[in-house]
Amino acid sequence: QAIAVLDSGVGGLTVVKEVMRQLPHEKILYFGDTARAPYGSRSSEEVTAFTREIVDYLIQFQPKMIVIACNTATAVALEDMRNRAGMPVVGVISPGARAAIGKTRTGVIGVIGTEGTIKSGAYEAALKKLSSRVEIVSKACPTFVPLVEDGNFHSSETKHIVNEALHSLRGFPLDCLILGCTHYPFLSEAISEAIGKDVTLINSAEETAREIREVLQQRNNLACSDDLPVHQFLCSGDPLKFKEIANEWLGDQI
Ligand code: DGN
Repeated sequence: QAIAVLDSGVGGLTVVKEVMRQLPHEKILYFGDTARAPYGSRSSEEVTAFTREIVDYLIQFQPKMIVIACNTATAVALEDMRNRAGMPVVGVISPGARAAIGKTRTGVIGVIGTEGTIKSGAYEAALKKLSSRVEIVSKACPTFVPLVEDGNFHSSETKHIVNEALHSLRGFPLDCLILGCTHYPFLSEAISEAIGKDVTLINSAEETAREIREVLQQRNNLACSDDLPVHQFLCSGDPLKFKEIANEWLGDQI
């Protein structure tokens, strides 16, 4: 039985990479909705409808759990999917918030994400639930996901776009910046240069993989150590483009 992971496109691969590192015996079944990415500027009804479709599709493969490796879908559809799936469903926002609270010293935390995620206020809610003393500065960065889906991670155009988008955050005394979109770790280098090397970038993948382990442990459903997993990657758009990005990110594992 696999862990099913879904995203609007290649972003969820940042979570997959960490799951493969922490849980190397688990089989991954990935679905990237590359034909319909980006989700960020779509209405919450549309994102919920797409997420339902994908969850219903993945359930046919009888996975052991589902990971919504997309902040936009987690923000608007996590509870809905938990009621729907009949199996554990993990999102990426609470893990990201936990990681940031564990890291911040000044208590001033930046959050960047898609328009949908930022508008939902889901990070503010998750952070405030963990600590009432944090100050949060958030910013939607709708130009980032198309760069990642194009495989354009390091060009001077990318650096310029990232710099422009993060300019307004520079005036705040942040010590952590939550990458509140699973696509953004692909742009870590440009983001770090733009925001300043003294700001710690928080990627929710590590903490999400830890939560996945906990869920499986509780259910006594971790893969055996002699299992050799054969992963499966599916996407709704151009498979060659997807494979190129996935191979680069995961190091030729697919
Ligand atoms: N990876 C998705 C997220 O974490 O929000 C990106 C959503 C999108 O498609 N813009």
